Amino acid sequence: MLIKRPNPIKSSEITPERTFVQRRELLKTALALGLIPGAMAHTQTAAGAALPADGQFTELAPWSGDNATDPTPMEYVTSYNNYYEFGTGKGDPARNAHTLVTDPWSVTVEGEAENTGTFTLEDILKPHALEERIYRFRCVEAWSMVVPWVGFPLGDLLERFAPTSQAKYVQFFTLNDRETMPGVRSPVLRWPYREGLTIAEAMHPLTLLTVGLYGQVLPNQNGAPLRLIVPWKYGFKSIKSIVRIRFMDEQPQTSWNMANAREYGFYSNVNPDVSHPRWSQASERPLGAGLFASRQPTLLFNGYAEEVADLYTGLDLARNF
Ligand SMILES: Nc1nc2c(c(=O)[nH]1)N[C@H]1C(S)=C(S)[C@@H](COP(=O)(O)O)O[C@H]1N2
Ligand SMILES: [Mo]
Repeated sequence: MLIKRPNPIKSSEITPERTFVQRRELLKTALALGLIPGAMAHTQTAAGAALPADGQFTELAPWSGDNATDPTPMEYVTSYNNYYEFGTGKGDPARNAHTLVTDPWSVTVEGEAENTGTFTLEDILKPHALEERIYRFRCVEAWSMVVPWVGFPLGDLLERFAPTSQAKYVQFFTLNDRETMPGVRSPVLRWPYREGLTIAEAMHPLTLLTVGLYGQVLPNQNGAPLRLIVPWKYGFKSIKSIVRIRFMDEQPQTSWNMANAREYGFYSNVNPDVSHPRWSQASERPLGAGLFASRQPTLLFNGYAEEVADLYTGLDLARNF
């Protein structure tokens, strides 16, 4: 049974379906992505500049629980990451991911769809208008942040491939390149990193195919050039640097579930009532708030219950975690 919780966040501040469009920022992003001809020169300067070195993030201005609906300072979002292909330390991706080559980039589409094949990043992005959306983001490790992402609904892209009636799930794969990704030499996860959604989750308008943050091109450590953001699920569902999309009739394998099925289920919906076997999920530490700041209560479906609870009608969320 789904219990609807009061959401302490003013709906005007975190906006699921309502999108924030900040023209100037989006223009900057379009420029940086080279979507506007002749603007490629701006590409690499936008993102990744002046990141604090590992360990320095505690020196930045604290982010108090009272204004926790404001976006998390960008410096935290780009310097405290999980991207195991570049190391398992939170500072490793910002330090190491400069080796990732994001141009040229292509995405292969396969499985239960009419229009399969390999598409360039430009083919993928061209028909879509970019939007800015401020989403809460909750890692399974119980830290959280609020980020203005830039992208467009994944469903709008998936429809272009004309999935067949057999397409019940969608699986995604990250690049797996030993030359540029030092972390894939270690068997800490099954590579390539893979994730999956039901087709209904993938088509849900909140699911964002993301190319930027804070009006800038995604830094490599945040999953350039193309990643998912699935805001009602734990962060690991939001797969980075996508190179392959597969429509399937069976529930796809996911790297974290393969690594430890007891701890990481297929759904991984944010749920304060279902503990991780090794820690509670009832509260979270806003990134940037400092180690001793008060934690915040975690919300069912990360605060997006009104939008997504319907997807799980009749599903026992404790068993299907
Ligand atoms: N390919 C890939 N995608 C990934 C991960 C990863 O290790 N590899 N980590 C996941 C986890 S655990 C989290 S919390 C988010 C972190 O996203 P961020 O660094 O942009 O905050 O990315 C997710 N996507
Ligand atoms: Mo995570």
